[in-house]
Amino acid sequence: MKQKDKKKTNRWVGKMKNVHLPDPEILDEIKEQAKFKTARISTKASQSYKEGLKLVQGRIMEIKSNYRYIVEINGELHNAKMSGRLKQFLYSSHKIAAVGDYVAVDVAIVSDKRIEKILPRKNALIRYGTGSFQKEIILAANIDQVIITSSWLKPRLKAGLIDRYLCIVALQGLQPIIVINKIDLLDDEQELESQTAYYKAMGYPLLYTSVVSGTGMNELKELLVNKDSVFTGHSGTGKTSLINYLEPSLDLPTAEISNYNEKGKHTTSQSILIPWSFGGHLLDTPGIKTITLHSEDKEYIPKIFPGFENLHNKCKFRDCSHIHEENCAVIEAVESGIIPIERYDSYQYLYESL
Ligand SMILES: Nc1nc2c(ncn2[C@@H]2O[C@H](COP(=O)(O)OP(=O)(O)O)[C@@H](O)[C@H]2O)c(=O)[nH]1
Ligand SMILES: [Mg+2]
Ligand SMILES: [Zn+2]
Repeated sequence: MKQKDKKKTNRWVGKMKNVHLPDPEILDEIKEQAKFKTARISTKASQSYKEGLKLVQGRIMEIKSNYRYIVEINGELHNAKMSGRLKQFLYSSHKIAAVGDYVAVDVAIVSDKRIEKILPRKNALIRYGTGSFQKEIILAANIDQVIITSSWLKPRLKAGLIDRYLCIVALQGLQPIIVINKIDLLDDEQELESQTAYYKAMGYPLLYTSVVSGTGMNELKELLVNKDSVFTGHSGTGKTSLINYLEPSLDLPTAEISNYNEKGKHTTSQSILIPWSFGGHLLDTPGIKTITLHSEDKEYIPKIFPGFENLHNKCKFRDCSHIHEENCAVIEAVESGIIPIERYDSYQYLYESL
């Protein structure tokens, strides 16, 4: 009896975990008939179900409301609706479209573009809901890289934070680029060198930038061209300033104004992909602030912490935490000076905080 109940609950948890319903109204629309309808429709899904389609590839830039999207087709933005057939098919398979998804759009009727198919995702930027289900919320799909933005001063660079962001980016399966901004405020070159040498040695792309002097801005731009990037990092490090420097027409509000906004209204609550004039896109997503490390991530940290990727499999124990175990390759690397003690301390701090 008890067993049976438990099974039932677990099944629901599994389902809930993968659903992101952008609007609860969707449920009202289709909840009763969804199962019946999709059973019928999914068998048709692979067939040619409609005559006269003219399919072109597009990409979702923004989600406007229930199944209404802004789609980029050949560099131009268009309004598009989800086709009725796909709506129900997706509801049943839990694959609701996300910003960044590549789609097949029917453009046969000029005034009414319809998304007929969502193409497979390369990856997805995910955060977890705070509720007891911790459901997965897809912030965006098919993003290439994360610009981990820190500043030399105001606020002062903390390498421990870079470690933390590098772990998050690795867990999400994305490429990191480390940016140390406000380099015009550099007061101690040796200190900068000692704080960043490790990341350079580990092969991470690392740039020093300043929107005041222009240092590093061309190099940053080169790394962004034809890629889809998202900026993350503590507030005040200059993310908005960097973006405005690269794309002045965006004119996003920086520090002072956005603080004011936080008091009353916040304009964007959804992810948006903004095309760069030089190719590629900027992902603007308020959700990135809430991507953090969870206790469930703890087991992965010993394997993905910056610089440990090629060491952890040389430890005696496969699940070595690199803290108290014997014959630990990480501890040996610290003792021989390959890994600076500051990075190891940072690792220990991060690991034990989870
Ligand atoms: N000195 C200096 N100040 C900067 C630089 N970049 C941004 N700032 C300043 O830092 C503050 C925070 O910048 P903002 O772009 O709003 O940071 P965000 O919170 O990361 O988006 C603003 O007052 C900017 O003028 C820089 O390269 N050098
Ligand atoms: Mg900002
Ligand atoms: Zn170890």
